[in-house]
Amino acid sequence: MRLRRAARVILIGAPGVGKGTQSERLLRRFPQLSAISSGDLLRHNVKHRTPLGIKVESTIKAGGLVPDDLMLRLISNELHQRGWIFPAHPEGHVMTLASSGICAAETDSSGNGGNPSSDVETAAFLSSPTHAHGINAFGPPRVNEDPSASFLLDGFPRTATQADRLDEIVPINWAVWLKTPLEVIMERINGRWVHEPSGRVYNTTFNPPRVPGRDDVTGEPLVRRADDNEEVYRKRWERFLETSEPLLEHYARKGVLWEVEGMSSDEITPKLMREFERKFIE
Ligand code: G5P
Ligand code: MG
Repeated sequence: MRLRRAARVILIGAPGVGKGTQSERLLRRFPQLSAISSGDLLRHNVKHRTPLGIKVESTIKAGGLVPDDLMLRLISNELHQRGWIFPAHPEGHVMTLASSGICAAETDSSGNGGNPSSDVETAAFLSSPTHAHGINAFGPPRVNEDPSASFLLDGFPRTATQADRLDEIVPINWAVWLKTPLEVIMERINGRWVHEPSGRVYNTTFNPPRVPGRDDVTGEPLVRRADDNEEVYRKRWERFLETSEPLLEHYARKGVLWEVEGMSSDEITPKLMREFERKFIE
């Protein structure tokens, strides 16, 4: 189904609520849509031992939040690299975290965690005080309004500060709040398995892989996430409770917040699809 206008969508919701699941389903139905999962991006960096990954590993494992500045740089760089926003000035310099170091969709065939020059670039990026907003030196970038530049952000922004700063880079036109009771979500976390290179998510009961322990598409092994245990999950939940209210208020004030509730992803999906179509297709 083709989009009539550019969709710039964010998914907000508690850990395990089904952001990744809904994101996969939307992408399957609307091929013009692409997605960035901030968690997948971070885990990719951790796996490949990039300077960023080394810096954030302990925070993620403990269920904490990565600092706003770092997240802003990571995401704005990704938006530029994918062509979803342009520099304001054609010669505007955009600080890059080389894609071999951060792009979740890419796998590192060399097996050595990316090329050395990208690591140097990444280190410079992390220590640069002058690009704290992740915006190029010539002012805010221009937004690409073509429907093919439609995107979905899963897990970013997660604080009001991140939302404020994202507004300076690109205006979000739909913020979806996914709601499912905590008791229901808790059960899911223990059964989650992921295919790390692609971010595909499985669950031993809800959507098991065709072959146990193997990704349906590539046949590669599935792994558990380092932060998927009950103790860390509770910390992640607490962080969500602390940060979500101001974040939701931010988008409610802008008139783009839409909430959808359900006991399962299957209950939420049809409502989400219907509203997405109403906003971006009809
Ligand atoms: P992430 O990676 O963004 P979370 O904690 O926000 O992590 P998570 O755990 O990835 O969110 P999800 O994507 O909302 O959850 O849920 P999912 O993966 O689709 O579903 C969870 C499981 O339930 C899966 O196994 C799925 O198959 C199953 N499932 C789905 N629907 C159903 C259902 O209806 N029934 C059943 N039975 N099962 C179902 O962030 C990770 C960390 O990165 C850092 C933080 O440290 C964070 O903790 N981080 C950031 N830090 C600062 N700012 C940011 N913006 C950050 N973004 C990430
Ligand atoms: Mg997820």
